[in-house]
Amino acid sequence: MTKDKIRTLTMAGLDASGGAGLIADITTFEEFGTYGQAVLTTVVTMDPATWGHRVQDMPLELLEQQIDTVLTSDIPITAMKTGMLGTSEIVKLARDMIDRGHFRFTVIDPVLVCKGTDEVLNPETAEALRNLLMPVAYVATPNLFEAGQMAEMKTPETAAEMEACAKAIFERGANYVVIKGGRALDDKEAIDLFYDGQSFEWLSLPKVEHPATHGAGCTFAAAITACLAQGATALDAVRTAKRYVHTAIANGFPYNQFVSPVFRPAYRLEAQGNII
Ligand code: PXL
Repeated sequence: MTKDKIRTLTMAGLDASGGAGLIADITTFEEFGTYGQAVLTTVVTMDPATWGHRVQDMPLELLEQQIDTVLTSDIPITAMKTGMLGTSEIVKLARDMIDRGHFRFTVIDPVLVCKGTDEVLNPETAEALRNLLMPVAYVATPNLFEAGQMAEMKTPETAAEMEACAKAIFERGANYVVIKGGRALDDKEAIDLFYDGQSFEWLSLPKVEHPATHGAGCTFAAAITACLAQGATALDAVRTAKRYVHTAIANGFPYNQFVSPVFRPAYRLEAQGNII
């Protein structure tokens, strides 16, 4: 009982409102029964009047100390994910950690923008993510905008353009690519594209009315990470993660006038017959 724990790790930012980022990752890791850990890259706070985001990065030395700490254990980390990395220097540190850590599964969520804001992280960060992390991704989980950036193509708007981006990202070295089409592609369905280098799989679930989607992307990638850590295939991990996020969105709530986060315990509570 002491050594059979499965460890999962995120390298991500803290969303001070709790909906996305590191808190989303850790709570998801633990909902799936793994031991969740985090390396904190950056702190995102929100202006109370406008909800404008302020991003403040951790000093690199403090990041290195966190990495040394999480890599010092007798129990290996089976799967890790990356979230908001902030700068190209932090992306380089993530790559160093992946090279040192020998994780079995690496899920790269190439976060470039926060939902509901148009504050895109700088172009050098996108370039570093494309060149340093796409080649070591077991699964890459871009949204439409990020898929365009990772593929060096325009933001996809059609199924054919999504397929072209998925191919380009696969060619950069990702073993599997999931492009989160979300609500943009269809009136009734939330549609994602899965690509394994050979064939395309379209995954679709009905859209939720009045959706609370803040944190959905982070939660999705974290659920994939935890499922991989527990032995699921990439496609099964993605399918389970999609159902998990769908339930979290359907049970999300208006937190304030600016943001409505997903509710991550919903899947478990529903399975227990406890959802209200
Ligand atoms: O949803 C993207 C995201 C990721 N990570 C952090 C965030 C956000 C959006 O707010 O704050 C830390």
